[in-house]
Amino acid sequence: MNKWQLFIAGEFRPGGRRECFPDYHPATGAVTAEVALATPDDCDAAVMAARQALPAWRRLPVAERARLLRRVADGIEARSAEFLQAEVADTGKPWALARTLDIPRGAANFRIFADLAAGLATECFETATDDGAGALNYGLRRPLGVVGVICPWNLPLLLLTWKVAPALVMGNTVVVKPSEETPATATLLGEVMTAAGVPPGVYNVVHGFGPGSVGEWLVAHPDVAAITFTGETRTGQAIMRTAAARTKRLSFELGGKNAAIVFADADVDRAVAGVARSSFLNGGQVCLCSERVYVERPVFERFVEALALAARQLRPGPPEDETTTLGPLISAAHREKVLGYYAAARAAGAELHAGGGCPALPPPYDQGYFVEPTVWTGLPEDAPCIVEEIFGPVCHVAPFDTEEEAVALANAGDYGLCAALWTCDLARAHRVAHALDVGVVWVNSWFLRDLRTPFGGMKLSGIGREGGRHSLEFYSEIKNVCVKL
Ligand code: NAD
Ligand code: 6OD
Repeated sequence: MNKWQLFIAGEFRPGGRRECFPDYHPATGAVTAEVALATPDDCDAAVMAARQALPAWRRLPVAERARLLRRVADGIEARSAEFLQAEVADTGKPWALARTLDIPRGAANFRIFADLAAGLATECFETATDDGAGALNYGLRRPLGVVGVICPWNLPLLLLTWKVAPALVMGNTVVVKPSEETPATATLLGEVMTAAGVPPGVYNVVHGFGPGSVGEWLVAHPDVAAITFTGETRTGQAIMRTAAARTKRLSFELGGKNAAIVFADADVDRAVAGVARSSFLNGGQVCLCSERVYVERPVFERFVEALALAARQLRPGPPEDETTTLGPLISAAHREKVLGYYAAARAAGAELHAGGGCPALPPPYDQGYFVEPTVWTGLPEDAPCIVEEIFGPVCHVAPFDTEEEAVALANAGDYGLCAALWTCDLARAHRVAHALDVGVVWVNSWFLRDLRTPFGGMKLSGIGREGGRHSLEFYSEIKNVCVKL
């Protein structure tokens, strides 16, 4: 059985009290690893290690930090089979998905931010003065210090490296708190950091839980300058309350209840395939997934029938089987939550077009946390299943009659992360994209990522933007120097 230890000051360590918690394989329910539980002293030690590593790391030329991060990317690729195995054991997701999405993005995140930081310019303004000599203003970028990185379980390596890479290249050091459900790849990354030549203390990992545990201690720690967090909106609110005591800089990528809008002028077959992907990828456990689908009435019935067929064609099963296209949910507790929504939809009179329960699988997968991909129609727009983030392989499809109505339906609710539009009318695509209250709009696609672009949510879906220069700006302080000439 694997043991995932803490990684502090370049060393793997058991927690101070030598307590562990179990790490489950969601596809089988089996315990696959023991995870070292961090104590408050371990959290202090990790922050202290990061603090001590800071002066030398921030003094390195950016080109040197970028060079080391490119070596980290190479290291992930060289050990991709191990990363793949670790990520799949933690999440149960199909190998085919982790191999093509999670692990390559883990490496790509280091390369893109190495490239972007190496070419970062600073602002400069000439100022007129009464004596005619003028003044010159220029900006200096400095790291923030020790950054606390708190991550969820759905795309563990992808989301962690999305934050760690820009934080490190800008000269910060980090203490990472991966999700308690998915400790593996963050820990393996410690080995890669060391092999790449990243100095001890620059990258640290502590394991444990959120409230009353290492997540909360990290946020409250006086020597942690900033917190970058991806996870549930309610957790973000709790982190904000804790961080308020020291007015820490925060970046929040939070929950969503995203809409897909399909116009009758769309290539409907392409839209069906696109929405099947945007609703069911990773078992619906992507913050960007479409849980609300609005379809223009002339193609509504055809669309629902085809989407339900696509849902029924998904294959749950062993992650390593190349024909598996649907993984489990992350935990028994999360499956209970999702099944609670399935029951609530039934009770509220939803018409079920696919799924609605749990698939019958042979042992040991009958002990896994699988649910069927599910398609509903007929719920009112204020039903909890339409308003609340479910985070499972499920969507509700509703008809609309006008573009204005579609925009109003999509914009309803408290979240504003992303939307996907399906239309062949270019003018409409631009018009609707402009009208939507979300941070990211995809037209005739979904989750097509260019890592230079701003990424983040409006309303309850987040604070700030990461991606490209937005990440580099978040992970640095800018200081203006005004020189009188
Ligand atoms: P979560 O909020 O339950 O947990 C995320 C992390 O926060 C975990 O590491 C957890 O231990 C930690 N945590 C929990 N309470 C804490 C506290 N009080 N103080 C400090 N840390 C605390 O989220 P999850 O269930 O792991 O992930 C699923 C959620 O993440 C969904 O809501 C999804 O939409 C969201 N998400 C958002 C994005 C985005 O980019 N907007 C991306 C991925 C996931
Ligand atoms: O692609 C990304 O950079 C990103 N942050 C994706 C988030 C997915 C949410 O589950």
